[in-house]
Amino acid sequence: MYQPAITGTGVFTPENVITNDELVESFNKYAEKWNADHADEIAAGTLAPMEMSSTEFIIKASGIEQRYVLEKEGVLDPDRMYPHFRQRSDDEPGLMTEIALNACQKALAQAGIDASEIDLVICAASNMERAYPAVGVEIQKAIGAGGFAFDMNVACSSATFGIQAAADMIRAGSVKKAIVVNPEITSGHLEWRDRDCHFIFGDVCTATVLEREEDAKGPHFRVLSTRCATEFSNNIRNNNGFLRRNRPDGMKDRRDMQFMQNGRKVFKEVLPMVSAHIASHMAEEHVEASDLKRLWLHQANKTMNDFIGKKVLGRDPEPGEQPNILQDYANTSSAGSIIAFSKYSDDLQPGDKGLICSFGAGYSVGSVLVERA
Ligand code: CO8
Repeated sequence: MYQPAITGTGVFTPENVITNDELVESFNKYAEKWNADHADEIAAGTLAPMEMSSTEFIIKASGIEQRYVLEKEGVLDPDRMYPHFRQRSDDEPGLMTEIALNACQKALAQAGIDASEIDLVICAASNMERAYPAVGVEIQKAIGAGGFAFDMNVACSSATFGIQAAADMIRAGSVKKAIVVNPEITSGHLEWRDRDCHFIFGDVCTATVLEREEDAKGPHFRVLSTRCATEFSNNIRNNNGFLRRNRPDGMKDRRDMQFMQNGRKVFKEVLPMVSAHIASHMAEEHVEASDLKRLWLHQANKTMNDFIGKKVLGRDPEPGEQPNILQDYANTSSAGSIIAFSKYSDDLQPGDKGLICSFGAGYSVGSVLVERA
């Protein structure tokens, strides 16, 4: 058995920012136009008018101030409301691979290793650009890795589930060095025309290098243990899929072909699930709240994170103990907790322990207990 360790992380952040004000302005133009186009039905009472969005609501309900996106014009165009991505030929890298390459190169540089030493690539994300060949295998080729690669999807928990899979393989000896990469192009499957969710997501890519601890070249995080759990729920769902064209109205632009959620129910059901999951993981590992120097939580909602932090630590977290990045990045699905870990972990001292935790659709929750070395 080998001791797995996280030796490098990398974050690719797109160049384009959409502020709440920009987002709300474009949504409200879209809603006004929709109401004008449906004025007769609205006047007849057969259709409800579309309600406006507001920056104040977004800040209060979520804590999100802005988000990064790969393409901004299409998202903000009231006549379109989704990004423009150019058609790529089969001979050039896909968009997921392009952003993965950037994040992987940063993570490999931090680990101080060459991509050719990697013998496992896991592309772990909420959506895959195509059915096959696996995006992970394309990323393996693009970065110049050896070994093997595969894709996995556990929505917002993809990164922690991927880290568990990689850490277990390193522990067992079937791989030596792994990279878990999370290209999250949430802008492609968010319904920007729905005020209940149009503010929630942003695009990003994160990558995490894991190796045998004995091979680490510098400061690193020992992976002490991991825990994953799932419980079926329809409260976060997207019905797009490979059987789509076979169904009677399969190719129609239906609302359920994009991200759908019952946010209130998610809030109520996922919070106790996550709090209990972390508590039992810590109890099994004999880790007390006072042993944890940092929590790197999934980045969906500030109130949610404040609640979990308080529940886990038994008190309000001190500034810096539970860093949030959601105000800048919004919810980036599986990448959120890894962005927080990547940006806010360098200052930990040898022996300091921390916990990475993600949660979301499935429902799913994954936690990774680490120790600075
Ligand atoms: N502007 C103004 N008012 C609004 C807006 C808006 N933009 N949106 C909603 N309102 C209104 C509502 O209509 C409602 O009005 P009324 O009271 O008249 O019915 C009122 O404001 C309150 O609405 P809510 O009850 O919905 O507001 P909440 O306080 O619950 O906040 C949140 C909404 C922010 C969505 C909150 O419920 C939340 O964060 N829930 C948790 C969600 C969560 O964590 N989900 C995880 C999803 S991520 C995941 O699993 C990955 C999926 C795969 C990735 C997909 C990528 C696209």
